Amino acid sequence: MKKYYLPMRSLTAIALTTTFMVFSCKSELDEPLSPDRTASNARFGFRHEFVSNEVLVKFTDGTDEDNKSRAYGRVRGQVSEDIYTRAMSRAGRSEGIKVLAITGDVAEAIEALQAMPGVELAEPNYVYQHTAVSNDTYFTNGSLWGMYGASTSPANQYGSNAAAAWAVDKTGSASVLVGIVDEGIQITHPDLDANIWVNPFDPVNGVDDDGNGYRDDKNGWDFANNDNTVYDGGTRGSLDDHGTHVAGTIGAERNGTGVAGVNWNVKMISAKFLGRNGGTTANAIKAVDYLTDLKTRHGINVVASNNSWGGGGFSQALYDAISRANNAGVLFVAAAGNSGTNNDTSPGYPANYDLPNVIAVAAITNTGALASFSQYGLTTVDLGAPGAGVWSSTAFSIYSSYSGTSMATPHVTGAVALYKSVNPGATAAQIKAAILNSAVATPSLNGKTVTGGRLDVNAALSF
Ligand SMILES: [Ca+2]
Ligand SMILES: [Ca+2]
Ligand SMILES: [Ca+2]
Ligand SMILES: [Ca+2]
Repeated sequence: MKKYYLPMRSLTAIALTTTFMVFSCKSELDEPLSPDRTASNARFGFRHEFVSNEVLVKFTDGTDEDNKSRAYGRVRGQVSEDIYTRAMSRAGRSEGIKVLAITGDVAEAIEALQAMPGVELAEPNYVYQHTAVSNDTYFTNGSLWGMYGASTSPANQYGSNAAAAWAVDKTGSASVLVGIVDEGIQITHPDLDANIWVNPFDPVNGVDDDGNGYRDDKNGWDFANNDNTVYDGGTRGSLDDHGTHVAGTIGAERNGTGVAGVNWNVKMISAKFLGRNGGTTANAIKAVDYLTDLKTRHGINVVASNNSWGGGGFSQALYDAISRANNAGVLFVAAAGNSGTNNDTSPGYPANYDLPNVIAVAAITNTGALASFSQYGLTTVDLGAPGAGVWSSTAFSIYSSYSGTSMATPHVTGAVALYKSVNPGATAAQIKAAILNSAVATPSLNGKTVTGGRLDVNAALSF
């Protein structure tokens, strides 16, 4: 199984990542696919893992049913799911994304579909991965270097300098919302529970009160299992550690215990689409659109999504979803990937989607080096942030140290949220510009990132 740009990979756990499988995108089934149901097909240029018996197809708006039937018949495909999100509707599209169950070769089916009248796109249902493994099993008590700055105490000039912002009472706001597109979050974690979004528009009563298509989406939605429990826990170390870790870096509480996030106050929405065995394009689209729709439907202050995941190739359908987020003013902060390669020449998605709202993040170490695993790109990766030996909250109310661009990314997402708390009128473009323009020149990132620099949360706030 190829794992281009694993969202969070422990330096010592690379070999373990091959144990992951995938969930079906057919959310009504939720049965895990065995590894032999995923594939890659170099012959057609599909270097990435995808679901071997499915393709995604979208028809041009107005395509008649006869042409659709002919397209299905051409590949002996059956529609197993029709994804038509509120965000698509709001964007004026009448056709959604159909998941076609097929029996033949995916690449051949895509080629055949692309030649059929009315087909706007046909592409693989890619599988994205996380690798939720800590590089140590012990706890530590003061090594949160990613939050330090050159003149904070303790100090580390290569940290994000969030502590300097805290020192002048810039600690975030409960009126700023961030979406976490990832695994689930342990919403009861004692370092997170106060900063988990509770949906005021859909109380738990068995009814979809706000009509967004998700009944009782109290803290977000679990797109991997199609239910409202964003935390599934499982046995210790098996589920939701990665999402819980990301959440802690963005918004763990200042409460005298554990860790602190870039924001001591914020509200985090779980858009869970990574299950035990990864996630699919189909579910990633639903997760991204869910956040976009929440913002537009209710006018709530969703400023960014954190995307510490990757692995698929270019997907027009996912690109379109991120574009809808862009149109709604939601930044899309994405991990550059953990394969150590150059994204300019070997694209990593979703970080490489060329949209104004995307911020792609590389990982640096506590000595200012580009982390050995971090992907980079002079034109495609924006900046570096702390991503090696990062302590944060994990499931079962504990703390763990992880390494990866997955860990760097929430430092930047945290900066976005903190900026919005200080500058409530700022647009997405202004926030992105402030973070990029305030990046601190860093030799290891020179020629490797757009800014040539690393995140400085405190400097960004005054841009
Ligand atoms: Ca709802
Ligand atoms: Ca309800
Ligand atoms: Ca669940
Ligand atoms: Ca804490």
